[in-house]
Amino acid sequence: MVTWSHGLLLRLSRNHPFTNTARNLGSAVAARKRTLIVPDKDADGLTSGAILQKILVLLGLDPDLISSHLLQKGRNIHDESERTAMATHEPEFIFILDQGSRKSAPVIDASHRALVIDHHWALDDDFPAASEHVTACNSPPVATSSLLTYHICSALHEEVATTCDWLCVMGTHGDLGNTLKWEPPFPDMKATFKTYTKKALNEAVSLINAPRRTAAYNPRRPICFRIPCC
Ligand SMILES: [Mn+2]
Repeated sequence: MVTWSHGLLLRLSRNHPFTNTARNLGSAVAARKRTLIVPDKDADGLTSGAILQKILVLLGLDPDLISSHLLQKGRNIHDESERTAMATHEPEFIFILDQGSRKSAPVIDASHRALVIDHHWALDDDFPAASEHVTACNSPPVATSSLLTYHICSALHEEVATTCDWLCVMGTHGDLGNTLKWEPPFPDMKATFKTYTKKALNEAVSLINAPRRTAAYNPRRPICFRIPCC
């Protein structure tokens, strides 16, 4: 397990413990195999998924090899029906984002590599067997999953910082609130707010999270709008 800390992120490099995470992403690209992204359905989870999809494509993975899976209402990744649903994608690489976690069997029965990126409270072994995991839960102020994903992916390709900054802000505001001061140890997002405006970004967060509050509860609509692969 890699425990995220703001200080560690500042030293992110090829020799950093995140190397394993980077290697996992790089392996998914190099292997040219089916890759499954399983994000939580709120703004933090969905933007984490969008950032992760972006880095995979930037690194050269064919978008046709990337699919996403959204859990049914009230289910978690450990439910048998969800394990079956994930397995039908026949993924060799699985990225579990912002889902919370507990000790469990491997994500699916078939051979695969899984990476969990999360910030919900968890003990060292609260993760699926054979998965790698990055968590922010031990390092207050706790970073969101989208911020973690953004940091990890920014180190892998320069375009992430310029094309996914707004996703990082949306996901982080979704979890931490839109009054968050983007002061150290959080990254400087002044340019992002200047480009997109805080108002537009916060409205987008409300729209992304809105389906969760309806009786129909159909978050697939916004994610399909944002992530063409699903
Ligand atoms: Mn979150």
